[in-house]
Amino acid sequence: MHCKILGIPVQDGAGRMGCEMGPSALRTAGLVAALGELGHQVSDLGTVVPKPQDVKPHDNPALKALPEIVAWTDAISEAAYAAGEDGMPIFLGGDHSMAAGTLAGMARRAAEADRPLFVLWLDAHPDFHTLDTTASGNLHGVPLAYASGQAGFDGFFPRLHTPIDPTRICALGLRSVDPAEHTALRGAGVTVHDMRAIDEHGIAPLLRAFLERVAAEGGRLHVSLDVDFLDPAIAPAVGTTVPGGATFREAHLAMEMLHDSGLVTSLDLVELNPFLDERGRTATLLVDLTASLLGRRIMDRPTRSH
Ligand code: 5AB
Ligand code: MN
Ligand code: MN
Ligand code: MN
Repeated sequence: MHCKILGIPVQDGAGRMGCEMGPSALRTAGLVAALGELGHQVSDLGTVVPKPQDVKPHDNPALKALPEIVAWTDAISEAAYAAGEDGMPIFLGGDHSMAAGTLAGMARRAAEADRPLFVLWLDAHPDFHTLDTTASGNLHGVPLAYASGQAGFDGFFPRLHTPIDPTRICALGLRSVDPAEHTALRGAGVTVHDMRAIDEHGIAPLLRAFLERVAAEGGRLHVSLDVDFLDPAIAPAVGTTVPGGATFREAHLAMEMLHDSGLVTSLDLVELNPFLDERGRTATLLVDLTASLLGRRIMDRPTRSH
């Protein structure tokens, strides 16, 4: 596998500063070496730079940093599209607003290859607000709604080449959903497995069912991993901690199953705020999870399991 690392130090979409240090912390925690040790070719493509542009004012007074995030989204979409030509792009965030661009770029790539793009959203939150429904105004809460073509972004965010079909999105690990997001997720037909579903069924059968669908439809799969998917006890370096997240083994099992599926074509590592970390442990955990997704294992296993 040719892994292409791209740093996206956006932090204006989050409520507090610090995510701009995320790409540096992931590099410092040894991401490139960890992937190299697994036998992958690794290229570090450097850092995305936002493309400032005129953005008209929006009438939601809560919105924060709209022109900045639009500038980032435009640049990230282009960079993701370019990186997605071959190999496996790994996007180092940066707050989750960056997924507006990574999803848009990867969806355009998949469409050109005549393949449907599926999305596995690993997060405590669905990030399914529109510019009109967000109450916090923090734009890391909107990328999934934007990329799946929900109304209200036209004339503000860059026009989407290919909106993602919301029925091809699976959100796993949710435990903080705002009322407007709940309504919109149901209306759009997103598959949602909240923490209760993980508690009741276990993460493996839920993920396996989704992977079987992706495989059956010949899809590509983008994985978006928000640090707050993980329990704050193992991953403290995030501004939006929510108790009751995925455990160390649940997260690793998900990554190991994703590897075995052979379906993953791109990855976001987002919301890492190194200012809030404890001696690099969250950054190190993210590197270890990425290594599991790319083939690190405890023991050999008999081929694919999905
Ligand atoms: B994250 C909240 N729904 O809109 C909002 O961390 C939280 O990228 C958004 O998942 C969390 O501000 C965004 C309350
Ligand atoms: Mn453009
Ligand atoms: Mn998120
Ligand atoms: Mn989140």
